[in-house]
Amino acid sequence: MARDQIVALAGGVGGAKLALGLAAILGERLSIVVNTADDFEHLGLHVSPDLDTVMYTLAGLANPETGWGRAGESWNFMAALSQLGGESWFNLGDRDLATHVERTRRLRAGETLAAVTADLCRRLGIASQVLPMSNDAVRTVVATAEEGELDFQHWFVRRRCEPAVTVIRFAGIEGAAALPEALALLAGEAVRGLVICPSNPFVSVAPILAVPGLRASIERLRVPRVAVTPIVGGQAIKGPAAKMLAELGHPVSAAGVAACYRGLIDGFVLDQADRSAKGEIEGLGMRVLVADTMMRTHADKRRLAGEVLDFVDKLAAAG
Ligand code: FO1
Repeated sequence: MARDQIVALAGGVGGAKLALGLAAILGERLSIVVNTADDFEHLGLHVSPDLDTVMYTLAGLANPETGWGRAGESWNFMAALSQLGGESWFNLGDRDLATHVERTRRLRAGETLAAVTADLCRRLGIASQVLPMSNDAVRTVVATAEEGELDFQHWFVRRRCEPAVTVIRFAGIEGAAALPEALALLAGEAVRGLVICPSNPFVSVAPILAVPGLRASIERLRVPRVAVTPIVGGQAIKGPAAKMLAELGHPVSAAGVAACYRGLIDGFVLDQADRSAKGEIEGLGMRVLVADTMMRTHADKRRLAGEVLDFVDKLAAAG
């Protein structure tokens, strides 16, 4: 069997951007394992923000301004809900709402999250496999100094990531089963390499790695595993990664992220602005590729994805 499958781990907007670049090159030779610990029940609906961000991005339907939700969105539902005094802190656009309504209906009818996701992706013309990290409910809970424990979306959206984070836990993780498809892929002979997308290491990648069996399967891989930095020049490209690094006592740098993946990855993709950190990261026992990691245009995403794949192949050739 040809070793032609790339497995990517992703969550959030940055992760989806690289996933799109990889998908443009690889098509069905790409499987993306997506964080579902940001999922929550809202207004009676099952909302899966990271799955939807990846799905809309790969389908060319994502809102280019926010990175989440759909392009060309209208907000009649939210306006009507607010007028009636309903909960309006989490913005569900009219088109996006259809996804949550249909997903919720099918989950209640007994389908798995993986089956619903696969079908929605097929209907939207996505060739790559989009795999939730688990079919079971795992929920990120953020412990904060000021306000105690907050459910992830309450901390992220409602409280705008403001309360300082002390601890993060993934409720339900012990009982969650990894997707059999993901475990079989990782245990088989088809995988060419693994790519950790430029996603938040604490709330996007850590939950995936914490699903029982997933981290161990990745550790057992005998093909290159690389991560792409979500931090450039000491700042997160998007989201609270830099704030979380600081509050959780890590260096606020690409090296701080690389250290989170020590022992798990063979290569780290560092932005050219941080090239001076190359030696420090190599000291963590990983090879380093310096690249332009900013993904503004579609061409940027494809170019970076191509460089990441070349890096994977170079590491494989070096043994
Ligand atoms: N993020 C926000 O900052 N504000 C919102 O109102 C919001 C709504 C929303 C609706 C659907 C969806 O799929 C994502 C949405 N997001 C929103 C983004 C989401 O909170 C984050 O992308 C992640 O959970 C963090 O990766």
